[in-house]
Amino acid sequence: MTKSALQIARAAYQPKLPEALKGAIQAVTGAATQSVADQEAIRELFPNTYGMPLIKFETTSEVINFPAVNVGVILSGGQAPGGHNVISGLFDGIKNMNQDSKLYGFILGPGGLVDHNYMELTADIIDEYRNTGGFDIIGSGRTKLEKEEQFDKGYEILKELGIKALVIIGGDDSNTNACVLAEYYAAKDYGVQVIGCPKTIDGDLKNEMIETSFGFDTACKVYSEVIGNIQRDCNSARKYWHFIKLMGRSASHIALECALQVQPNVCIVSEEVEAKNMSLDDVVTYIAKTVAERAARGNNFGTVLIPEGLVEFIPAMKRLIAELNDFLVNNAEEFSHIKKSHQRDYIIRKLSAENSAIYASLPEGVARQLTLDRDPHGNVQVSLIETEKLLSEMVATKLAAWKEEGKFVGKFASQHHFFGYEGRCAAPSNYDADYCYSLGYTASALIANGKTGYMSSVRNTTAPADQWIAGGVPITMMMNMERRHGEMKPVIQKALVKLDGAPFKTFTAQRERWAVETDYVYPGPIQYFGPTEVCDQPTKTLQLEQAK
Ligand code: FBP
Repeated sequence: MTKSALQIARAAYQPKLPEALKGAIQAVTGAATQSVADQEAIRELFPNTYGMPLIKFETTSEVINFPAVNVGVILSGGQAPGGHNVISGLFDGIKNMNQDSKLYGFILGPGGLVDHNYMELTADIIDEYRNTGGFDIIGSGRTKLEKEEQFDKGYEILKELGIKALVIIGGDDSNTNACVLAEYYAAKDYGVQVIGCPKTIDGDLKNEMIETSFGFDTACKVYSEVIGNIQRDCNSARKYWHFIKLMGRSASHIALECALQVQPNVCIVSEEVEAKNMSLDDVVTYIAKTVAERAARGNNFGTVLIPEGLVEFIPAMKRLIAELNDFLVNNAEEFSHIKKSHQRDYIIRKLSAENSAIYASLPEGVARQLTLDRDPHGNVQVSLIETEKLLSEMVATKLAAWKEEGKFVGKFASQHHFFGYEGRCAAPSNYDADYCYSLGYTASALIANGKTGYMSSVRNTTAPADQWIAGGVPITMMMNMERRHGEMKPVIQKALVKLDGAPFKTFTAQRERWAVETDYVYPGPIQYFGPTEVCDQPTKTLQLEQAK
């Protein structure tokens, strides 16, 4: 494998660990826990793993001899920078406990466990991947581990390989499933522990005990670098409005963090749009007003950040999509006979008055996308909607009307971008490299202490790494009951942007100024070597949330 100069230098980086994980480790048991809501229902569903105590690790002078253990690891869902470091931390942790311990990786996500597709991860392999981005060491996948047949099929291979603990590195859904699996294996007395690790660039797996999900830090820094570069171009040419969509399936944490880093002219936050019951036209009007105000000052350029999940947070669009989904499923046959050129009018005639009016207001391309691109369940694939183009087209139409009325005097030309895959596999920042390594190492300590149904937790991460607090949180503690596909299910609560939280408040306190003035910040690329204030800063979101 040919390596870049940075890759070679970076391979030698030794991730920092909390002081408590540096020598012999002992587990200190804290208070018993309960789920964040629906305690009775969750307790009933998880009789073996409900109510367990919080765990905190501390150093001890006692010499503890651990038996060798075989451990399995799975990478689940979308890639996030630092996954390889979770695995190397886990590897070093179990080897430190006992040199004869072994680590097996299941290939291409949870499907690897069910299909018995695995490889042993030896020291040589691990060394190739330390401090690198990506999940390519074993690959990832989105197979959901939720059926008992899958759990039993998985157990067959765990038993065959003598695996006593399984670490699942994933987002809220994967960790929910990890908890269900832990409960199932405990109920069956299979002697297999299951430990989760919080991963997702979306930043929406966090709570009182989990400060952040790994990968959010690096991904936001990569996006902020490129947005900063665009802003500098924008402020040089002074002729384009850049509409930039940012990944994040549902929550707007990524868009908000990037806004705090680069100070754009506009950043839309889906959670606010929903809370204020804004229509698509309200969002468009808000952007158009900013364009007009800047134009009045002679500035026909700017930047607009748009979260990927926006459309599903606009209540009226949500209602339109729901009616379209039902209508197209129930009238599939009739619709297939309508000529392409007549489909739009046909839909406009058939929908309820409110939804018909919204549908009619959408640009041609987006209207077509809403009726054509459907997932295997027949639902509109909202993530395929090019929201950045939808908004800029609608802003252009509005500005043209305002020009006629003399309300807009200026020029409007747009450029479009979508940043997502550019950041998901970037080489982890120092923060993510250290945080992930510590999460993996903590997982090994939870295994050594016989825990199951826990998520690896590393806190106090805005302080220097040696002061970080490592431990375990029962996954049931993060759960509540939610309706999914028509059924009430126990799930980990997804953390959306809090409108009364410090990051959002900091943003709203400044956004009006950022809108009219050109006060861009250019963060530049992630630095791996150099002064600590350049290399080791956590995200603004984390700093603001943790500031006491
Ligand atoms: P996870 O929640 O699995 O970490 O994935 C996050 C994410 O990167 C989202 O931001 C994005 O919407 C989605 O994955 C895209 O996934 P895919 O590339 O599989 O379509």
